[in-house]
Amino acid sequence: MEFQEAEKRAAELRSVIEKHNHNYYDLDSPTIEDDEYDALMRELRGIEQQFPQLAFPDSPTQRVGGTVNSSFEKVQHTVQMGSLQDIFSEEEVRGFLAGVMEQGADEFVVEPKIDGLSVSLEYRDGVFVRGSTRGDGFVGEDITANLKTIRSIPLKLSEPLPFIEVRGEVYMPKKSFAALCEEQERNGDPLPKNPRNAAAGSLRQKDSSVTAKRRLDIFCFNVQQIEGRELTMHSQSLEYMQQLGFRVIPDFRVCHTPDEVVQRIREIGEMRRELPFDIDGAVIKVNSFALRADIGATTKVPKWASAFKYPPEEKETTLNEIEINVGRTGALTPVAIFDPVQLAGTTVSRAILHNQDIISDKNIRVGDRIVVRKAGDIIPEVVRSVSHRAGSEPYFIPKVCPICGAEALRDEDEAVIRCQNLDCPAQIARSIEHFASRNAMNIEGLGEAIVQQLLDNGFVHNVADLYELDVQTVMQITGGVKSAENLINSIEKSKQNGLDRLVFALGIRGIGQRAATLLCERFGDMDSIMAALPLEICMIDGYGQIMADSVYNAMREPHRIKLIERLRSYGVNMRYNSGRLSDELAGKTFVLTGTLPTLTREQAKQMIEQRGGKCSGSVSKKTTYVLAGEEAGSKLTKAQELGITIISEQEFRDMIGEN
Ligand code: 0OX
Repeated sequence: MEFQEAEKRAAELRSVIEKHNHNYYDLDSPTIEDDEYDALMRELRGIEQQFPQLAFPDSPTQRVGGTVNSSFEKVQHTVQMGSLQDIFSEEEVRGFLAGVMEQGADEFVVEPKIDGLSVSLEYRDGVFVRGSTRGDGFVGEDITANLKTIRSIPLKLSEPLPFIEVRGEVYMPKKSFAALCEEQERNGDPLPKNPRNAAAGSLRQKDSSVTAKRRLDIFCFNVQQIEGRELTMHSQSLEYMQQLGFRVIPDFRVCHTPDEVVQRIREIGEMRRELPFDIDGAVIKVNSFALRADIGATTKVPKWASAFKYPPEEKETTLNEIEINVGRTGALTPVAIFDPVQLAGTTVSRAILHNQDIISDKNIRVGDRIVVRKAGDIIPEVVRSVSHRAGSEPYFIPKVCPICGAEALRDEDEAVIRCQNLDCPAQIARSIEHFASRNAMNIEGLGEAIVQQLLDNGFVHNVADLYELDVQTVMQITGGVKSAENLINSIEKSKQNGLDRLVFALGIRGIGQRAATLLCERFGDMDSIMAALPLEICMIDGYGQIMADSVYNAMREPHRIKLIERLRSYGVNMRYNSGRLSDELAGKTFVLTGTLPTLTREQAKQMIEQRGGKCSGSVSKKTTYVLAGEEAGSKLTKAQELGITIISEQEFRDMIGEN
């Protein structure tokens, strides 16, 4: 391609991709399938590789991550990033307002207070040049590469303003947090404590491709500095930021009286549980910049703003026991078992205590009265110990595995303690359960109880042994011929799975479903994956050094090599895509919604993919069919609006000639 042509095409691609980013991230309404989006990105990246002078810092390709930082540079904040004075009652709100009204304030802005991490974003001539953490308010750290992976942070503003620095809060949406918890659990990795913690960890990643996967987001709420434009009021600056392309704090309201402010704080409090992100309060700010300057600040906080903190829903209960769970990777996880309490709509009686540091810092002991709550409205957590039982002792996670008695050691760089015995029955049980699970080899009927009985009876010792089972043996556990036959059939059927399922099922640390698929797409068969070098694996979009090393090292472990060879000898599929039965659904994109009468979503997805079709999570103009069951929600409505053909499970079965 000639340079001129490349320049034109790159500009086109950038603009189309940014539009799709906006549709996806800001409007929550994608109009393109993931693979088409990936193709656009690939094309742009190709052009930029060929003509590096076209790889502008505001190109969407700069967002994908892959920058590995050994340490973060310090950033001196020109304008202090102060924190907020916390207040806890309506009386204190009225007190704060009376104080600032005495100095002339008559207009206030009330905003939700996002529970995340404050960052500064700097733009020169309209281009994002630097992003940093708040740090201590005076000096933060340069996390530009990581911030660029957040798609709602504009890389280029709608106006080439000489300079602007804005402040915003980076947070992890509840949905991303739930997905991260699910993935960590599946991968046998420790669960994050809460969305704020997870966001903080994600922003401090040395490898920005890890940040990219965490699906963080941002709300901007303050202009720290600006050149080339005069702003006089906070509400005006919020509107202007929006116009420039920033994602601005939602639900802010201009109020004129203390009653209005208090009312708005109550309203935000009421909508709190429904919001898709965590908020921990409401911020009240004087609107006029001139007055803000008059009112001034202390060394730590501005005197023209205050943060009202909502009380979290907390319950007191008794901690009866600390149970130690042993995961697939040998991680010992302490779990608090307490008298059941109602929290955010469900009964809870267990909470993960994460690690020794947390237990020691909170001085949690068996028998304590404890306070519990739900982090991010999802994960139960022990907030603090209220009192100890007489004669109780500090708790220490055992230095030996409670299941096999082998030594348990703290991992380097991690707070996790792991059982070091590869033959630990708990690790084996968890890894067989993972191998058989729905998203892995999908062996129906091989749940926790059956796995345990197979192990207890010595019928299996690892996942390869599953393929040597026969009906007579399984019958000794299930009792009936029929159920034994069903299980053997499911095991047999799993041999035909796509390689991506097998790679995920192997339980390589840090390699979830998506990473497994990417690996298969790149290498095509098991032998090539086993032979791949870290450098080659690292080239995969979405992979960083840590993941690449993890695959490489896993494929050099003698027990894993032996396992793979045994699986191969039983006829387990070792090629990607050979699970394909036909091409009859090629080019067709399905969206699944609601509960289908007989098929699980995973089964329907597999049936579609085995016939060359694709499944997508959201309805767009590109959707061919929406396969809908009972209680289908917004996807069905959207399909109706767009005139997309909606089919039932029966119609789907007719379509593929399977009944
Ligand atoms: C938030 C939030 C934090 C800027 C000027 C004084 C404090 N977490 O949502 N901080 C501020 O304001 C800063 N506003 C917010 N909405």
